[in-house]
Amino acid sequence: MSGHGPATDALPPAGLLRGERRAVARAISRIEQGAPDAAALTAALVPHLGRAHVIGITGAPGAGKSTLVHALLGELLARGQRIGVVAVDPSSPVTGGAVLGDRVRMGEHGAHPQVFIRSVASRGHPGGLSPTTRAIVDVLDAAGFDTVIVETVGAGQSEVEILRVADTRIVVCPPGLGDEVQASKAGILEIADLLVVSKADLPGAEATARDLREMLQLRTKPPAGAWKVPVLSVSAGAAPGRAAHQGLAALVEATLEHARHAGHGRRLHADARTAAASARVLRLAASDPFVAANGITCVRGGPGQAEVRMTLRPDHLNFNGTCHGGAIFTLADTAFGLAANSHGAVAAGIDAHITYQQAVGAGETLSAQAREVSRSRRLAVYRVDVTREDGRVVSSFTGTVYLNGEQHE
Ligand SMILES: Nc1nc2c(ncn2[C@@H]2O[C@H](COP(=O)(O)OP(=O)(O)OP(=O)(O)O)[C@@H](O)[C@H]2O)c(=O)[nH]1
Ligand SMILES: [Mg+2]
Repeated sequence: MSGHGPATDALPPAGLLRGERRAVARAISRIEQGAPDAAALTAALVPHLGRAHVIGITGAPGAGKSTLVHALLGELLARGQRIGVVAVDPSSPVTGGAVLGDRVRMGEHGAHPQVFIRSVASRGHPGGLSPTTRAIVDVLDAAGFDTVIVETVGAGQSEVEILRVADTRIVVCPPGLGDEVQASKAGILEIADLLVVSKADLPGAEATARDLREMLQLRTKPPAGAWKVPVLSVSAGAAPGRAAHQGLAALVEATLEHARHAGHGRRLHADARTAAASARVLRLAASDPFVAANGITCVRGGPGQAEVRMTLRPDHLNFNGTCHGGAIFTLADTAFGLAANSHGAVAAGIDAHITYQQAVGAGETLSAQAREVSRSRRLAVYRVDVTREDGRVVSSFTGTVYLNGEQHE
């Protein structure tokens, strides 16, 4: 240990870059434990990223994701690949319970020397990816794994997050979904590069595949040359006596074809997009005379996001001596406008609605946090929470913008 100076700490361990299991496991543990040098380690990985094909697999609980991962492992191993698997909150592992090690978890392939499996808890991020998931994917990428598979239970936020991490996003739909699930499929369609109907040996699988194909046809026609989302039916039942595997080779082909189409390292481009959006939000805020006149400052921006603050002055008060509703609206509307324009496309507000929950007085600092709720080609919807310093919500705002297709720069 004594030989490790600050200079060597900035380099990833050589064993990790050679793909040595112990080094990989140690790096992941340091990241998971939030060790003091974890941030330096992830930063040092950056020059070694972008080679692996990252596949994200999401879908409802019990949809058959882990079974599919196991089957994919078999197919990819047969092609001579080294594969890393990150299972976020695995609630129903294919083999064995949570007490068993990660390698045992994925059945026979889990123990294969070319396979590295890690389970992570999503740790207080309900339905979301563990904040360390991205860093673990980076470790596996830097360690030279050809494919990194991330399995996560689809529930709102995680689907959005998997969009940022994965190059190829596979949404698994088991057969026989009821009407209420139909509605949520619309969101699923937006993020899927491949739609997989799992458990194709069960009744109803064909109907589900037909449903999904119909829903895809209802979407706005993708532009020429855009990726066409295929619907694939797969039976991957791992248990002995189950119907033989079916549709797996076609799934692997479609996955590789998508990788050729979309490339690897999408999450790295997403980083660049995030940085550009953040800079744009700060720039737009700084060039807005109305924002300056009201003493509003922008503290943070990102794709579809903005946070602004305002310390209430005496001239923000109304005749009751509390903050004027118009001042709160101004603050919320500023966050709304910045978030809506963060992508670089000109967004014009066409509707806004606000509720007031609490009175506030001069001297208090209010914060407004805007986030994108939905976005299509022409319309986007934002939600803004206005809070006091203690975090209590003062006001809730929703707004819709029209996108005319023009760009800011
Ligand atoms: N008949 C049939 N059953 C399957 C198939 N694939 C998975 N199953 C069963 O479906 C159940 C759930 O499978 P998993 O692979 O654990 O599903 P999951 O989506 O990973 O589940 P969670 O991680 O808990 O969200 C298990 O009982 C599997 O045996 C299949 O192709 N056919
Ligand atoms: Mg699972």
